[in-house]
Amino acid sequence: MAKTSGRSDKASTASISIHDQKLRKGNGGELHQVAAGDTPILTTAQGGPVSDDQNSLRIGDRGPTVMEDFHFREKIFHFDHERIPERVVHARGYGAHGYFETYDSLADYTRADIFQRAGEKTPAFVRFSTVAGSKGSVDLARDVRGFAVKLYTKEGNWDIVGNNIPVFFIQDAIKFPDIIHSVKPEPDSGFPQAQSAHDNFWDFISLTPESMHMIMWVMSDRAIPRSFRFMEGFGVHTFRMVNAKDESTFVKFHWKPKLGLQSVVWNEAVKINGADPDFHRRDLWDAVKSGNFPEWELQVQLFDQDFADSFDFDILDATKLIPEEVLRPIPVGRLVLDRMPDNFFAETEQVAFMTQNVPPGIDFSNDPLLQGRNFSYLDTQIKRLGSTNFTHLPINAPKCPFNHFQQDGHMAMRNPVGRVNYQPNSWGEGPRESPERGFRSFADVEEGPKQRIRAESFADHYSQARQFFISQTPPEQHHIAAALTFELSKVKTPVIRERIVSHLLNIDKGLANEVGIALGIRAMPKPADAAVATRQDLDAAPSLSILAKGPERFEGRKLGIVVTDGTDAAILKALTAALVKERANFEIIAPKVGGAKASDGSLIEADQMIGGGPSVLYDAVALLPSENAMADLLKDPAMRDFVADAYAHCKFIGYVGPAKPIFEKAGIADGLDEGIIELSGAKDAVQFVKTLGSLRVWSRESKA
Ligand code: HDE
Repeated sequence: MAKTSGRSDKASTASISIHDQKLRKGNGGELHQVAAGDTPILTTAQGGPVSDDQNSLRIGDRGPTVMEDFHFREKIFHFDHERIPERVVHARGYGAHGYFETYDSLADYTRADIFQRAGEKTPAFVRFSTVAGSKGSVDLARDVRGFAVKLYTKEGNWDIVGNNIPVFFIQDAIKFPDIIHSVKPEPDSGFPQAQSAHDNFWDFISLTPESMHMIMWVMSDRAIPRSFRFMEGFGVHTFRMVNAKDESTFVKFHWKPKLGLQSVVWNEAVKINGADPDFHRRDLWDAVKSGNFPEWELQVQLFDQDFADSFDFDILDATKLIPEEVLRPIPVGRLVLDRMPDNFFAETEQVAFMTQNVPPGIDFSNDPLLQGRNFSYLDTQIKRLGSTNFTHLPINAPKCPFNHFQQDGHMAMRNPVGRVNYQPNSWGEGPRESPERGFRSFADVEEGPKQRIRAESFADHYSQARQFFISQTPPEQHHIAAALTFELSKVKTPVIRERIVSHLLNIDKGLANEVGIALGIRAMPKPADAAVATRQDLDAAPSLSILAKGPERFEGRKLGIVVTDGTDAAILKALTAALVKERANFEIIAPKVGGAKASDGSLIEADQMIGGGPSVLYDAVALLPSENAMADLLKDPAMRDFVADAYAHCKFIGYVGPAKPIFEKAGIADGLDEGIIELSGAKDAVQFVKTLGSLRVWSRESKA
């Protein structure tokens, strides 16, 4: 036994004597030290076997720890250095591995190898993120979501570092530090965390009219997605595809979720953040681990210079999009996520995305935001990962052969042998460039004075903001007004609130009035001065709405089922079978996590107890208590909130007869509507699951 002092805990695992050790051949052929049986012996990082990991080395029973304790020093030293700087933006993220599958050859447009052959599969890693919050912040912040895709192509890594919103706040990368400083916690107080609802952010926005289109998106339901699986992704900028004849076609990239789009409501988001701050990452983990692999289709909007010249807006302006109604996106492949990382740090944290990673056949446009990003992403990796050799990390290394003469540096792990480390050389060795296969930039002709200027063609900041707003369904429009009201209610400086309303007047008078009245602004301000006097009245584009293109199915969603002792086993069985058939999920919520006994005597295993499984964690709920259990249920405040919240968040509620008194308790007995559905027997379950495809009962929102 290891020696213990009278005041320390007894060591239990330090009893392996050095004499028990034997040496064993590991998988890699190297020698591993093993203790008795097959348990490997704990070693230091230098490989030295450790005798006692419970007690530091000290003089006597209660004396000082000695400097000589190299095991203690190494262990604490390494622990002290475990953290690397978090990303300056997009710090909180979650990733998964998968593959991209090409539908058909796109050789007419691009010579990129990934698009040459139908059915070609390319390994991929995707990281989703929020932007403003720190690494440890909550998943359901109102924020843009990052949607960064690394494709390990046969011609090197191609990173499409996109977002779930197709436009951005600013037009020129030089403004990026300002917008980000403004949204991050204020520098004197250090709060608020992961929130845009504060003076600095809205002050900057109120002084930056080019943000108005993006603000409409960020105040919409897009900024509180139900999960990563139900989000679109966008490359945002105009890129180029370049074919073998060096002809260029402009391209915009869109990822379309197979399960359709879905968001939560704000009151729900706030509660999810408390109930499960990891709601989005848990959802991705559960989906991939259970074999329900999330999938997106890659669609491209392809256009030529003539289209660009005739389009209402500048295709280099990242605050504008090309509506799908104007230019139809073409499906070109699909992305499937089928494997979670083995090690979060090694993969998700250390993955380094860079907009400048493009293969031959993909090229940049002159979008000033993209041009700036092409500097920033390399620069930031050095700071974050600490060495120019971050490409040596397995997650960042290309999966195709690579040969270059870059060498040495901190933590160099690929160290070529031999004499040749330059070219040309006389030794007839080493890689050489290939004019045919190598990356050739599109030979665009550029001329003009060197100047700091914003092109006139970037000047219309309101037309597309309005187009987005009028393209939303009434509930979505209401959510935008409510979000603006909430955010601005947290702004303490009245003039900032008024300035935002003055911008809203240039977008939609009804919206401006609704927000102005809700904020209690007594005299409406004048509309903000606009760089271009006339806003274009663009047609509504339903593709910009989430609800207008609802999936009408419950696949991939989750039902929360409340059971008690005595729950009708037949109804439960029919319900869960119908859900499985729909490829939907469910969780069982019981008064005790140990489960409940069904009417037929079988044990119903529980996933949550009522207090731990609030209804905000589910897309819809079913209440299947027995008569006998009702007295206790009615006394439980968590049960009351479960039902009241499900109702307020416009969710479908299925129930069996004995559950009825809960509606009284939750204060909704007078508001029962078509979304509150009685399950009288097993046969109702199938119909109920079909109905769940509508996802929410929006008509209830004004009442709730
Ligand atoms: Fe980023 N952005 N960004 N960004 N961005 C970073 O790079 C930057 C922008 C996006 O999961 C940083 O590795 C500038 C637009 C995603 O690892 C940094 C500008 C879009 C991620 C950086 C922008 C994005 C980042 C921080 C203004 C959507 C997370 C950590 C020109 C198209 C990637 C890092 C991941 C990350 C700079 C604007 C998406 C500092 C200068 C527009 C998804 O390099």
